[in-house]
Amino acid sequence: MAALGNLSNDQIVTAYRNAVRARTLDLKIINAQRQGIIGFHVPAEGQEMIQIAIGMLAEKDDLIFSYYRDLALYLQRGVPISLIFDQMLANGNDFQKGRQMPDHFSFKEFNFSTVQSPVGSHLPLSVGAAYSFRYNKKKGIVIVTFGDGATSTSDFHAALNLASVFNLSVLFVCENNGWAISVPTNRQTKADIYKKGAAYGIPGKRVDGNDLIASLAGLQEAFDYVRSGKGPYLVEAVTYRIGPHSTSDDPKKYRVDEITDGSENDPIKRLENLMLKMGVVDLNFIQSAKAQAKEEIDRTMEERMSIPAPDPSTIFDDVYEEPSWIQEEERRDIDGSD
Ligand SMILES: Cc1ncc(C[n+]2csc(CCOP(=O)(O)OP(=O)(O)O)c2C)c(N)n1
Ligand SMILES: [Mg+2]
Repeated sequence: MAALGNLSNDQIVTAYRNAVRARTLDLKIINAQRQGIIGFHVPAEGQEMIQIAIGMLAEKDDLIFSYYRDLALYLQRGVPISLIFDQMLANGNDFQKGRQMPDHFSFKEFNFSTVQSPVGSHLPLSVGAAYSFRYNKKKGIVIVTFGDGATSTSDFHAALNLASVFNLSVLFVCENNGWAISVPTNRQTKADIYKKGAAYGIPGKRVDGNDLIASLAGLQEAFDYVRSGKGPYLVEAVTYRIGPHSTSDDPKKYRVDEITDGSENDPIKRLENLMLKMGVVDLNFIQSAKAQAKEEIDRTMEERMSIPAPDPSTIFDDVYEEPSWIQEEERRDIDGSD
């Protein structure tokens, strides 16, 4: 079997499997939302390849500030689908005790920071984390992902400026999917996104975020730069949001889809075609990878749905170190001990 570039067949097959798992999971969650089982979802459909590439190049010690649309990145970094469902279903096993909005994950054990809702607000936090890495002489770099819309926020500029002034090890990766909800990129910004770092002395590069090999090649240079201590780097990955912005959105109202699920320009289909052409896999493998992903996801969702909701008394946990008198009173109300 032939290898794709410097990748082993195992690496490429794992990457493909994770992209398919992410896509299948997205569709499963959307269906669950339509059935009233899950409250909300922001699909990563279409953006899998750049996310997989980040996951392949990131090391264990690297801290990742992901954004709300990074499902494939979690899977590539080894987050089990069970933990994703625990958060989405807000069950008793959820690390956040069912208090967060769906998709606002906190996979601390996989070195992810918590997803933030306000667009761009995690960028200055990532820079602060990189400062703490240096201060505490910690190994690793900080990676932060965000959308094109985030580059029009003041937090983006504050973050880039500070990261550059302090020469911090932050890799900024913009997943430019062409839209900020219903606003196309060209209505948000006139400048090329990858050039926006230049104003702060940060090098930038644009990559085809829908192509795994191109994403890996472009990112490798950026990772090497940041890892060698030269300072921050900005990558713009051009991709496309295949689905709606979220389950609360209907893109038919404002656009004609340029890439559709399963079409020849779908990034997953592109990787399939490449693997087939290079003889890495055959059609049987592709069919069975899809069937296996579906079986895994259906089974895991059913299993995690059987976990009961967090105990109501846990709402007082993690609020204050010492409970206040008002909390004690509320706890007695809930317990019915008054
Ligand atoms: C500060 C702020 N303004 C507005 C919103 C509402 N909002 C949520 S996502 C979003 C679009 C962001 O687009 P982009 O950064 O391109 O990321 P994408 O959703 O396309 O992946 C907006 C405007 C918000 N969450 N926070
Ligand atoms: Mg966008």
